[in-house]
Amino acid sequence: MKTTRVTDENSRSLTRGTDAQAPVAHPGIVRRPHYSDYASANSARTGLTAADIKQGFVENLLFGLGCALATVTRHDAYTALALTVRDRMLRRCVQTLETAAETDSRVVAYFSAEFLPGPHLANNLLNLGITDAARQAMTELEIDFNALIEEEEEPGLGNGGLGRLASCYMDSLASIGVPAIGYGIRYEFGIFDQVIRDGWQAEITDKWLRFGNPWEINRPQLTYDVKFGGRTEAWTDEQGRHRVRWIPYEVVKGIAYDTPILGYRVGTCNALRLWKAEAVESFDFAAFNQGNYLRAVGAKMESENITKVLYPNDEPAQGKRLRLQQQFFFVSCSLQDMLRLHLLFDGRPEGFHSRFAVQLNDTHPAIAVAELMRLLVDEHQLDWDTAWNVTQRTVAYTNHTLLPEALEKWSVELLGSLLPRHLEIIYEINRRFLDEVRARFPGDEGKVARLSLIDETGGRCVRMANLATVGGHHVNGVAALHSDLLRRTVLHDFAELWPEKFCNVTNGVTPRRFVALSNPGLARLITGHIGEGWLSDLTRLRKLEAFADDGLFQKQWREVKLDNKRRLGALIVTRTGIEVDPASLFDIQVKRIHEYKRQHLNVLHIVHRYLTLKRDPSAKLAPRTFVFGGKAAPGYLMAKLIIRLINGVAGVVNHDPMLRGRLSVVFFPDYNVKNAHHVYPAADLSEQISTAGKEASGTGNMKFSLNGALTIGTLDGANVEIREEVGAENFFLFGLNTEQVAEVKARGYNPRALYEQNAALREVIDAIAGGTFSQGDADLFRPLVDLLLHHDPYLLFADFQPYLDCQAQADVLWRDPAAWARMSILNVARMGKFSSDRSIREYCERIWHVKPLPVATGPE
Ligand code: NBG
Repeated sequence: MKTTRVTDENSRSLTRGTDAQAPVAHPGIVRRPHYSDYASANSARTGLTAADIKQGFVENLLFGLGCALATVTRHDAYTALALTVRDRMLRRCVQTLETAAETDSRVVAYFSAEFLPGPHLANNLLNLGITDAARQAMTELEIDFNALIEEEEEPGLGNGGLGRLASCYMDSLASIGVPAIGYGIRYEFGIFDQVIRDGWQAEITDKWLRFGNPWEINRPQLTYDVKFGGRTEAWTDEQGRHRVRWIPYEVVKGIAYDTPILGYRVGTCNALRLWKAEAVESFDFAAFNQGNYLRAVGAKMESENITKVLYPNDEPAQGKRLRLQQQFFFVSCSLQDMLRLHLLFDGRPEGFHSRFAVQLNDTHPAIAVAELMRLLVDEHQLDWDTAWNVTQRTVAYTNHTLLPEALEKWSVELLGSLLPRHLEIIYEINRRFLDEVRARFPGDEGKVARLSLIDETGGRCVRMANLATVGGHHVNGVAALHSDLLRRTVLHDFAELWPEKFCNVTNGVTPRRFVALSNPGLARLITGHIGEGWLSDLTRLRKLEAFADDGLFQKQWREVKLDNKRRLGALIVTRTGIEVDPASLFDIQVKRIHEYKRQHLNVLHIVHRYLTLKRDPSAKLAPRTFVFGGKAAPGYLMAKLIIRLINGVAGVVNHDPMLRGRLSVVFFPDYNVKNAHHVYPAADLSEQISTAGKEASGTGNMKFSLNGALTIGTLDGANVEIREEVGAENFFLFGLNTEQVAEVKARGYNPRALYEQNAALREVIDAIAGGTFSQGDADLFRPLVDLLLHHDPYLLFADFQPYLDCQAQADVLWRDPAAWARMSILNVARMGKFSSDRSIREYCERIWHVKPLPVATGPE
C-alpha cells in the first residue's frame, strides 16, 4: 500500500487552496488543526443548554432532513434529535483524535466480529449530561421525549454476551479516557428479530438500516482493497531478496462507517469503525467485456454479500466460507487502516506495535496474525523476524469459550483456496514454532501434534486459537475459573510453554447503561445516599452497606423494585398478553438459549412447582413469575424445542385459574439490549444455572446483581467471583462444581437411574413426556425427554434435587421482605468489581500497556 504523507509545506498550500491537488485515495492530514479552530462553532451544534439543543434540533430537522415542524413524523424527530446529539459528540471525537495525534500514545484497536451497542440516543444524552436539557427542549416543542427514545431501533450486530462485552469495553475505554478504535463489520442485517408463533420461535430479518442510521458517518474516502483466492508467486527484488506476491482471484472494497462512542462526562470520544463490503469498479471486467453482464453483476452482488448478514450462532463455529470471508475482510481493512494511520505519523512500519495494541475478541479475528505478517513482509518489505516481532508485540487474544464445538478451525483446503498466501504464512509460522518446541522437548511428538497450528487428527485444519496464542503476547480468559480451566485444559501445552503469556481479566459491564440508564429510580436512590461519583468508580457502592439494615432505606429500595416490576409487567402484557402480578417474586432467566445454560432445568423446577400446587393448593410456595428471554440459533433444534417447552408450560400454567397470582410463566419475545433495559431492573431472582465449567463468564449475572437481584447459580464462570464478592450468605448456590462434574462423567453418568430414584424428577419428566404441556401430544417433547433420560450431557438430573432445595430456600427468604431487601442491598453494594472500567484498566495495565489520555471537553 502506498501512502502519501502530506508535509507541512504542501498542507499549508492545500489549506490555502492554491496549486495543490487534493489527494484521492488517502488524503492524510491536510494540516494539523487544533480544537480552538472550532471555538467559534455555532452553539446550536455544540451548546448543552435546552435552548441550544432546541435550536440545534430545529436546524437539523430543517437543514439536515428537510422537514417542517408541522409535518414531522416521530422518526424524523428522533433522527433530528440524534443528529443534534451527534453534533455534540463529533466535536469531542475530533478533539480526541487530535490529542492522540499530539502525543505518541498507544491506541487500542479492539477487533471484534460483533458489537451490540444497544440504542445510542439515551446513552449519549446521559454521557453528555444533557438528558434533562433535551427533555426540556422537546417539551417546549411539544414533542414526547420518551417516545423519541423508544423510537430508536438498536444495531443488533452481535449474538449475545461476546458482542455486548465489546460494547461495554468501548464505553469504558472512552469513559476512562483511553484512545481506542473498535473495528468490526457493518452487517446490513443483524441478529434476527424473534417472534413466537404457536409457541415456536420464528425468525424475521432485522432491517435495522431501513430508515437510515443517524449515528454513523460514512467515509467513502476511507476504502481498502481486500483480496481473495488466486495464487501466490515468488519473485526476487532488485536487492536479490526472495519475495512473494499474491495474485488474487477477486478483490472486494471495504468502506468505513464510523460511529462515535463517547465516554461518560469526559472529552474522550472514540470511534467504532465498521466495514461494509462493496464491489470494486474494475470488478470482473473480463466478464463484462465479453458481454456477460449478468456474470459481472452477479459477482458484484457476491462481493457485497460479505457484510450482508451476521451469523446467528453464538457458540459453535460453522466452517462456512462466507464466515471466513467476513473475518478476513474486516481484519484486512482494519490492519490496512491502522498501517495507513501509523505511517502518517511515522514512516517506519517496524514501529507499528508502539502505535497500536490489537485485542482479538475471540478467534474470529485471529487471521490478523497472518494478515499483519503479510502486510509487513510482502507489502512493507520487512524481513520475517522483524515482522514477527512486531506482530507478536501488537496482538493479544481473549478466549471466550471452552466448548470444544465452538473452537474455531478452518480446513486447510478452504483457507488455502480463499487465502493462499496466508496459508503459506501460517505454515511458515508453524514450522518455526514447532522447531522451537522440538528443541525444548526432544522426542515429544505428542506435544508437537497438540501444539501445532495444524490439526492433523481428522481432515487437516488450522486451529485458530493456536494461531492467536502463538502470534500474540498475551492470552486471557474472561473469569478466574475460566482462565484456570483454559490453562489446565484447552491451552494446557501452551500454558506450560509460556506461563507468562497467560492471564485472567474477569469481564465487567458498564454501570452507565445497565444502572443509570435502565434503572434511573435505583440510580437516584443510590446517589441520594452515597452521592455522585459511583458511576465512574463503582467500588464506591460499598458505602451502601451502611444502609443495608436501615428500614426506611429498605422500604425505598423495595419501592424502586416494585415500580420496575410494574413497568416490566405492563410491557409483558403488551408483548404477550399475559398478566403478571408485580407483587410476586420475579424469577428471570434471559440469555441465549443453549443446553449448557440449562433453561430446561429451570423448566423442570417450574413443572415441579406446578404439580406441587395442583396437588396441594395450600403448599407454602412464594408466588412467582418466571420470565424467560433469549434467542435460539435458527438451526439449533434442541434450543428451539426448549422455547416450545417453555411456551407449552406457560400455556397450561397461565390458564389455570387455580394458580392465579401464585404461578405464571412468560417467554418474553425478542430479547435484545433494548428489552434488557426493562428486564434487569425488575428481577428479584437471577437464574445463572449453567453446568459448571461451561459458561466462560456470563455478564448477565453481573447486570442482574447490580440491579439488586439475588442470584441462584452454580459455581461457574464469574458466578464464582460474584459469590466471593457479595458473600456466600447472600447467594443461592447449588449443584456440582467443575471437579465433581468431571468425576461424575468419569464414573459413568446414568441419568436414567436418577430418574428412577427421585420421585419428584420422575413426576416432572412423566408429565412432560405424557403431553401435559403439549395438549396430550406425547411426541412433541420426546427428543428432549429422550436426550435427558439417556444422555443428559449437561447433567440436569444430577443437579435437579439440589436445585429444588435451593429454590425452596429462596421461597423461605421471600417470606421475610426485610431480609430479602437487605441481601439485595448488599449485593449491589459489593458489585463494584464488575464494572467494565475495572476490566479495561486491567487490560490497559497488564496487556496493552496504555495509559489514559485526558481530552479537554470544551469549548462548548
Ligand atoms: C461468551 C461466553 C460468555 C461470556 C461472553 C463474554 C462466546 C464465544 N462466549 O460466558 O459464552 O460472558 O462470551 O466473554 O460468545
